[in-house]
Parts: sequence; C-alpha cells; structure tokens
Amino acid sequence: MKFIAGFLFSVLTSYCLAQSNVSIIPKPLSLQMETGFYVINAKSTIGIDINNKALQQAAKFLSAAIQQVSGIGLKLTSNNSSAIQLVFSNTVKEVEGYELGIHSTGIIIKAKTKAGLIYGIQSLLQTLPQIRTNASIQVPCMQVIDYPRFKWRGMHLDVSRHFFGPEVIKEYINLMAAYKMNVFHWHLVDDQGWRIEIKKYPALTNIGAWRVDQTNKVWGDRPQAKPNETPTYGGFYTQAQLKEIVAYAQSLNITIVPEIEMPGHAAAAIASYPELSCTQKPQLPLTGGNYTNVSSNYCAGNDQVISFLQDILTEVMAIFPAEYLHIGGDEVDKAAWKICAKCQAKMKQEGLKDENELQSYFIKKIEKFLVAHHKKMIGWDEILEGGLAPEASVMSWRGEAGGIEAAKMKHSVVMTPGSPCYFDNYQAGPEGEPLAIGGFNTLKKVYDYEPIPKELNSQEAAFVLGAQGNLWTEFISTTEQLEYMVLPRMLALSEVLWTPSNNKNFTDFNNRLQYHFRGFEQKGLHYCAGNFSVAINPISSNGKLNVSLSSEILNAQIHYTIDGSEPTNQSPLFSQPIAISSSAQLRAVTTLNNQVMSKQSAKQDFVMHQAIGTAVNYTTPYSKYYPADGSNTLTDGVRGTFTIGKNWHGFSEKILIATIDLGSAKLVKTIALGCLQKYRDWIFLPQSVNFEASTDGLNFTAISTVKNPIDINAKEIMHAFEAVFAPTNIRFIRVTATNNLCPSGHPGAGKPAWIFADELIVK
Ligand code: TNX
Repeated sequence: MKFIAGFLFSVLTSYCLAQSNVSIIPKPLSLQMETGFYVINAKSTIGIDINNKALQQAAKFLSAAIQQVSGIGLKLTSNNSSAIQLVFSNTVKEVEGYELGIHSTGIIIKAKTKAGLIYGIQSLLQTLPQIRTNASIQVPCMQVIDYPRFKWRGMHLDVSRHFFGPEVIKEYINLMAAYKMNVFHWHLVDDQGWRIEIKKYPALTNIGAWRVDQTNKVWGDRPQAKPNETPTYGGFYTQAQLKEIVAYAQSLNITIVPEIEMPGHAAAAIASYPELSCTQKPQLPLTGGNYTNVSSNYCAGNDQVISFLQDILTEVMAIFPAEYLHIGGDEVDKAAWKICAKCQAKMKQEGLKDENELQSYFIKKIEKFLVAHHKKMIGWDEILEGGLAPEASVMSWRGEAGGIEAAKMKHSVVMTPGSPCYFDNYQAGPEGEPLAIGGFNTLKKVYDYEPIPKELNSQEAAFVLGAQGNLWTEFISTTEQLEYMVLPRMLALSEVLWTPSNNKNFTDFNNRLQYHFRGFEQKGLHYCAGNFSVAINPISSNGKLNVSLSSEILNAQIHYTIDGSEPTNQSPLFSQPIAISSSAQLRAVTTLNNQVMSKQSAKQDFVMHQAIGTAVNYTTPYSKYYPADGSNTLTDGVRGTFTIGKNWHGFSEKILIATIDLGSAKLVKTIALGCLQKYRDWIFLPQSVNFEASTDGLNFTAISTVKNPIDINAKEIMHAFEAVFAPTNIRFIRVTATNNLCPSGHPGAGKPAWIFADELIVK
C-alpha cells in the first residue's frame, strides 16, 4: 500500500511538474503544486500599499520583469483586491523568508522584509516561460514557503586583473539576484590595477589603473612594461558610479563588500606611490603575472603606510554601507620585510618575533581603525598567521583549514575553498574549453559542496556564515567568458547555500537547470552546457581494481573500451563497475541520443605490477591538498593524467622518501617512479630518483640513482624514472626523489618546486 501510494504520489508530482514546468533554482524549502493556472493579462494589476517605498520599488521590479517576458505592462494600484498582491506580513518569521501563493484567482507574495519580497518575486519570475510570449501568461498554481539556509551567499569578482565596466557589474548583480545570492565581494584592487577612485590620492587611478596592453598574451607570458610604452589598458570606477551601483545592488538585496588588499597584492598602489614599499624604488604597473623586480607589499614598518590606508578606508566606508569590509591579507611574500630597516625596527620596537607577527600587527591596527568606525573586518585566511585580530572574520580559501580554525576560535567564517569554489578553474574538458587558470571544479562538484566542515560541532558551525564563489580574472578578459565561467556553477552554489542539504538532488537540479539554459539562450548569455568528459573512478581494495564511470550530463550514456581504442556509440555500454585485471588503457565517452558528445575520450592507464596493494610509508607526508585516493596511491595501479588533482601525491618543497614492503622476497628486475612536470603549476620532475633495496627493512643497498633526462623548461610531461637491473630477490624498496628548483625565467625562479608522483611500479 505504502509502495502504491508512493508510486502514485511520484507519478502525480512528476506529471504536475512536467506539465507546469516549475524549475525554481535554488530549490524552495517547500513547494506544493496545485491544480489550475492564474492568467496574467493586460487587465492584471499589482496591488501594494502605494505609500510604501520598498513595496513600490519591488512592484516596479516585478512589473518590468513581466513586461520583458510578455510585453504586458502591469499597473500598480493600492487596491487590495488586485490580482497580484505584494504585502509585508509578520506571519512570515524568517528575515529573508517569503510565501508565494499562486491561485487561479490571483497571486500573493508575503514577506517580513523587502529582501523576502524580492526573493518571492524572483521565484515567481522563474515560473514564467523563458520564451517571450507577447501575450497573456499562464502561471501554474502553487504554494511556496521558503527561506535560506545560510546568510552569506556570496559571489566575488576580481576587476583588477581585467577591468569590467559598470554595465557588466550590473549584469553580474542581476544574475546574482536572480538566484538569491546576497553578497557581492568586489575585489577592487590588486597588483595589476587599482580600480576605485580615491580623491585624496589621485595617482592611484591616474597611474595605478592603467597598464601597457598585453591582453592578447597569456597572463604568465606577458612581458613587463617598458618606460617608453604607453599604458592603454585599464579603467576605474568613479565614486559616483560606485554609489550608484551600491544603490542598484541594494534594490535587489545585494550587499557589496569592497576589498582593499593589504599589505600584499599592492603593486598597483606602489606604482602610483613608490614611497609605500620597503625599497621605495619606482616601478611600472604590472601587465600580467611577471613580478621580476617588482614590490607588491606595502612596507609594514612605515607608519605613513597605515595613515595612507586609513585615508583610503575612510573614503571607501563613505561609499559602501556594508557591515563588512575586506582587507585582503593573502599571499604576502615577507622577503622584503626581512631585509627592510623600517620593518625590522618596527618588529624590535613592538616585540614581534617574526614577520608573521609583523603582518598580524599591521592587520590588527587596521582592524582597530575599522571597528572604531563600526565596521567588521574580514580577510583571507592568511590573517590567522601570527595571530588573528580580535574581532576579525575569516574567508577560508586555501581549503577549509583556516575556516575551521577560525570557527573554533569563535570567529565568523565564510567558506570559499579553491576546490570547488573557484570559478576561474575549469568546469569541463579541459579540451575544448577556453584557457583557464587550471584546476577542475565541475558543476556537480560545486553542487555537492557542503559548507559546514565535519570537523565543527554545532556551536562552532554557527560561525560559518555561508560560502562564496570566487572569480579571479587573470584568464578572463571578456564579458562572454565571465558569463561562461559563472553559468551555471553559480546556480549550483546558490542551491548549496539556500536549500537544506537533505533537500538537494543533483539529477533533479540538472532537470530544473534545462529551463534556465533556455533563459540564458533567450538573453544571449554565455554558459557552459556541461562537462561531457566521463569521470573515471578507480576503486582499489585488497589489491583488486574496479572502475566506475560517471557523467554529469542529464540522460547521458557512457560507452567504453579497455584496449586503448577510441570508443564509439557502438562500444560496450557502461552499466556496472569494470574489473581491471591486467595492464590496460580504458577510454570512455559520453553519448546523448546515440551521438558522441565528449570532445575527447577520457583516458586512464592502469598498470599491474608486483607492488599493487602494498602499504606505502612516507618519511615526509604528501601535501594535504593532493591526497589523490589515499595513502596507497603509489601502489594502486592507477596512472596519473595531466589533471593534477587526481591520482597524484604532491610534495611541496620536500624530497619524497617512500618505503614499501612486498611482504616476502620477490624476484624484481625493474623499479620505476612515475612523475609529472607541469611548469605553470610549479611542478617539476625531480632532479634525480634514487632506488634502494633491502631484505630486512633495515639495511638498504643502493640499486641506482636515475637522473632527470627531461628539459627543465618543458611545459608538461609525464616521465617514469626507471631502474633496470639483473633479476634480484627484494622484499623492501626505498625510493628517494630529490626535488628541483624552479628554473630561471619561471615566476618561482630559485624556489623549491613541487614533486608529483603517481605510481611505484615494481616488475
Ligand atoms: C590566489 S585567492 C589569489 C589570487 C589569485 C588566485 C587565482 C587569493 C586570496 N589570492 O590573487 O587571483 O589565487 O586563482
């Protein structure tokens, strides 16, 4: 009976949904479809308390949006029997909550605040057809009760690396608003451009906002400006423009949190006022990612810097009424401070034991100033180093560790870990995708994100305000690409932040998403239709390997081969995990309606050898950012690809020493360590790999040391360092890989490189 009832219920609801096509994103807390329609036509009016400004603003917004879809202009009236009613009501308890009732006789949206009202309107708008009708519109009847899970539902945009004018910013705000995001974190200054007019310091925009145009070159390859070249690329917002945008955002319930970076990422300010750096040497505005001989930190020992920044913040606070102000604080290379007389004197005078404490001293001074002006300070997680300022909030970007630490210290936190919250990373491909900074944050990865880390108990979790998607723009120079990187990942994040996690379902989201895709097309917005690459997920346990395949594409099928040949729609169809029992190359493609959709087949090499399944002991652990699939990644038979987040153990600035025990003496004639070089990601093949063997695990004898034969400047290559020797009985193997230094000409020249290793192959 229960089964039949459940079955009937799901048939009925899917019938109603299919029929009415309600695809609201983020998914409302509760949505009850009812029978019938309300018809919006030329006679419909919007009824409000006409003396209430907020209601007026909301009603105008609604009427303009309906006009866009249907061409019908709805009049505002004070008639409380109007067809569409917008009302403030105390029966709605949640601050951002709303109730939307669509009945055959009319529509009513109730909310406690203007925020709720706007959200109710946004939901109503998502029940309208995406295709312009130029006629009356049928809206299906339903009852929605809704409010958000998190209060910080953020999107960030870097306008320093590439500049986007006020119209683009408004479009960004519109997109955010449509999906009930409510914080716009505006990254207004960075090394490559100062974008906010500061009246007291005009050079910041006269000089700091303009650079020699190298837009046609990839960020990291852009030559530095020469003194005889004219800076022509850039732009900035006047204070009047900013105030107008703030008001615009406010009308859609979006708070703008401005970011003024300090004490690092300040090269543009230093190009404008060289006396602010430790060296005080003049420099030209950066054109891209080449920092050779450029100061990008303020001098932390110079009191003039503090007063300069306080003057700036005073003007910033007068433009942005937000409760929070972001002061950056990330990626400060403290080398300049170590050799700066002023910084060292300041450390002595204040009893600071190292440069981390100097940074903390600097940030605390700024916080004190902001607090005195009734602002809350937020910064990137590096502000934890050397001691967190007393009331600071933390934005956790280098994973979640900073956020966890801050929440445990009872400080507010916004989660924005690189994976999956960096929308400058690839979302598909990467073959066929526009060049991106790297990484791989697919729609599903964003959708599956849970902002509350399991390390936090419920009291600590309350300090997590929410999360945010970040859009850094080193690799994004056009509006089209900006849209493409945000759409549709922002929609996935909006559901993460709005909808209770037990109410989320990726397939259901993906179904609703199709309606939004039609809307993007209608509006001429660029978006990513999905990651058509097949995800290959090896599962190794007890030395046995099974592989599962998945696709993020709705209703897709997967075809595969295991002999290295290119799969077609005729190749075997994936339905259950594939057992791998000998070395093989698996390839797979996504098909839709019997057509191969993947730009390139996904490939994965598997290698069977004598060490499969053995435990690996590392002398120094692998980076927590590159755990691959766990501690025996080197012995799981799974070879790496050029995707660094998968199958590779990464070692930062350290040599790799790994020991394995084959369990008993075995006849061995080759041992190899698979390694990766990826120039742009500071990953270089080791200088050499040394192999040793032992029968007792205590006394090791050298087998051989294999030198790196590959050009240090090679962009990307996989190479196995292999020792070949006369068959020998061996039980224990120790491998030592010595890291390289980044070569000259590389942004990290002279600094230790990463080692990436995927497999220790024993044959
Ligand atoms: C790190 S995230 C940065 C930015 C870069 C970004 C590129 C953060 C606080 N700092 O300056 O643009 O990586 O993904």
